[in-house]
Amino acid sequence: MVRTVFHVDLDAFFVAVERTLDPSLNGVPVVVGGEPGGRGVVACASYEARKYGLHAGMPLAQAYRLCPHARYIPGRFDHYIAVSTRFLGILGEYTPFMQSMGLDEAYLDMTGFESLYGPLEGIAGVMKRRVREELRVTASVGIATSRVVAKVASDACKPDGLLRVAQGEEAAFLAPRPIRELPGIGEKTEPLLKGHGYTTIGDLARTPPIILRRILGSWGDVVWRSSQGLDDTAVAAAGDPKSVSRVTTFREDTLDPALIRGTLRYLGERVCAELRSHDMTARAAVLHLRWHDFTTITRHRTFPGEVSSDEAVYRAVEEMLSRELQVEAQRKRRKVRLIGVGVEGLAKDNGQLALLGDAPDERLAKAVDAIRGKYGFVAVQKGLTLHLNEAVPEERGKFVLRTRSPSR
Ligand code: TTP
Ligand code: MG
Repeated sequence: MVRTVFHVDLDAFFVAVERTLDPSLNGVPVVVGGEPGGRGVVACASYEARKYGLHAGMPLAQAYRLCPHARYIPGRFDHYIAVSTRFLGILGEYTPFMQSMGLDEAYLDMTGFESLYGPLEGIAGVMKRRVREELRVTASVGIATSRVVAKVASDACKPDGLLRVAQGEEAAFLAPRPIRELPGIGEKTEPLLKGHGYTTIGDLARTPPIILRRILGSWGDVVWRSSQGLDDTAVAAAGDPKSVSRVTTFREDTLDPALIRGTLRYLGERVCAELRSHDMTARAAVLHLRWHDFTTITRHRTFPGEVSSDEAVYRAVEEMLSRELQVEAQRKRRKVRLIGVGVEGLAKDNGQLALLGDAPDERLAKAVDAIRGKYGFVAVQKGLTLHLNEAVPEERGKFVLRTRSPSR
């Protein structure tokens, strides 16, 4: 089904709020972030200040050199939060399918809402007008068939813009734009890709995905799909977690590979069961490891697609664990005090997993979840966690681990 996704983002948000509080800031360069020449960085530069090259993240001292006549303001976070709450409240009146991405931006899934509102540009205009009249700040709205294209569209029409990219026009819309405008290409990835000769999003779209995978690892597949305007990430609903993790401390610090891997497997299964209970998938797996001297490390691995199966998550964290244990074996041979498994980059499962070849795993996992729901978590066990039966006490159908971490 063709989706309609809005990306709504306020323009120069912190500055816009400051201007509602002090109209003398209108029309002049304004920087929110601290005293001029202070040690902080620019949080928000007004569009007038951006003409001088100022941008978020730039050290204030440098901003001051480039634009000494700007008004510098420390910022008042409580006001920004109050405006943000009202902003998200307005958007939420038009759809229950809303995912806020911070204080001043949100994705809305408006698929099929024409029957309620008529042409969707119209309702986007209503949202913009209400934000302007009730909050006295301006918003830009991108409308497209996916999140990634809606986001690029809202950025492209800033400030105070409204841009719809029609179905079928996505790749052509993206092609001439600089790679930096593609979500997922940030400060580190941009120079890396430029070094390989990529300048526009179209350059990426024309490349065989295997080449991007060589440069960016599994993230390359995501970037390649985005560059075509392909993105089936769903708009997650309020209440869905942003990440899920489980960690545990061993009763005694250990180097027993079967115990460590069995525990890792068990934690991963718990994490994935929770992920699936929200009908969500993950883009990345996380390994947490603490040695007996309390040194703690965290390792991330991005998947080529979206996964929710025990197997995929275990394979990723096990590989990361093996590498760490190998390195450690040649160094201090410290014992393991704590391990943990997490998943990040969560999105709503929209039944597209078959495309990634992960489907049988996912179906099996759902069947296992159903049995466990009835008979308890340990009613179904795989080889690796059987080892835990002797090592860890079981209580009410779950292994009792010494520490549990909440999700999020
Ligand atoms: P953005 O939406 O990224 O930026 P913006 O609203 O200032 O400008 P634009 O018109 O391009 O959307 O971020 C929203 C707010 O988040 C911004 O006003 C200040 C804050 N912020 C920081 O504190 N640090 C940062 O590095 C960035 C990017 C934003
Ligand atoms: Mg903004």
